[in-house]
Amino acid sequence: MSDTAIDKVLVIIPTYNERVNAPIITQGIRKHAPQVDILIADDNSPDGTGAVADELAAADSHIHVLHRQQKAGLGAAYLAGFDWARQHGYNVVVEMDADGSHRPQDLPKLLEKLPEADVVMGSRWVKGGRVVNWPKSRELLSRGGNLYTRLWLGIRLADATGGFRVYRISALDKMGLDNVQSQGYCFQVDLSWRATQAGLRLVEVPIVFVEREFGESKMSQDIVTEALKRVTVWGFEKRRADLLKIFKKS
Ligand SMILES: Nc1nc2c(ncn2[C@@H]2O[C@H](COP(=O)(O)OP(=O)(O)OP(=O)(O)O)[C@@H](O)[C@H]2O)c(=O)[nH]1
Ligand SMILES: [Mg+2]
Repeated sequence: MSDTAIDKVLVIIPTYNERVNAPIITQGIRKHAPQVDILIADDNSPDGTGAVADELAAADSHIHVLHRQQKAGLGAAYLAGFDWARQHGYNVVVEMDADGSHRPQDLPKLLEKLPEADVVMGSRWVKGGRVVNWPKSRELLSRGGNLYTRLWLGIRLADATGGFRVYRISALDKMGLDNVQSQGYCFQVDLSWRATQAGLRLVEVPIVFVEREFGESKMSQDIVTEALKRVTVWGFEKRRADLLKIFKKS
């Protein structure tokens, strides 16, 4: 299969307590991107999302379920989903939340950009992108997090923290994901950082991000702290590596 072929696309949806949202998001994807397959990666949700996902899969051969034993964070669920995609011969994966924040109608726009990209990133903070129904505090957190990431890591992305993305499997293979430890939303920054360092072609596409209507947010102070700590450490590591390069040259 050539590197540019994008015929097998798997949308991975991590779920934890999303029994109301799971049918809505899968239906939306099937409507707007009928050619793609879907994998629901559920961490044994206490609300029975796993059983709902099984019903969806039984009714539609495009839908699959990965049952995981316990809540282990969004990052671990995605890594397991990437492995599942590789094992099943997909060459493109999409990251997408279950809660409706990532609109299925934006998915074709992201996939369209793939011929010129290794990673396509849905962006709230480029021209044409926006958020709907977010409290000012969440907007400030996202904008602040992105500003810090841009300045401290030198990543040239308007939205390095977003979680609606398309990756070629060949790109993931170049990103050295074996030692990823980020769990919460830091996982997205981690992958932005690895993709940048690997010299991949990153393309940002404007999206409309809509705050969830149903179910509860898993965002917490711990998740924010994890991101802040890790980005800070990566920035120091980068400076150390840059200095070592200068010393080696002189
Ligand atoms: N499998 C799995 N999925 C998770 C876990 N934590 C969150 N998710 C899912 O990851 C997606 C994003 O989580 P959200 O709770 O929406 O977090 P967020 O988007 O940062 O925050 P809000 O939009 O404010 O709710 C959703 O589909 C969640 O169900 C987890 O530990 N395991
Ligand atoms: Mg969300």
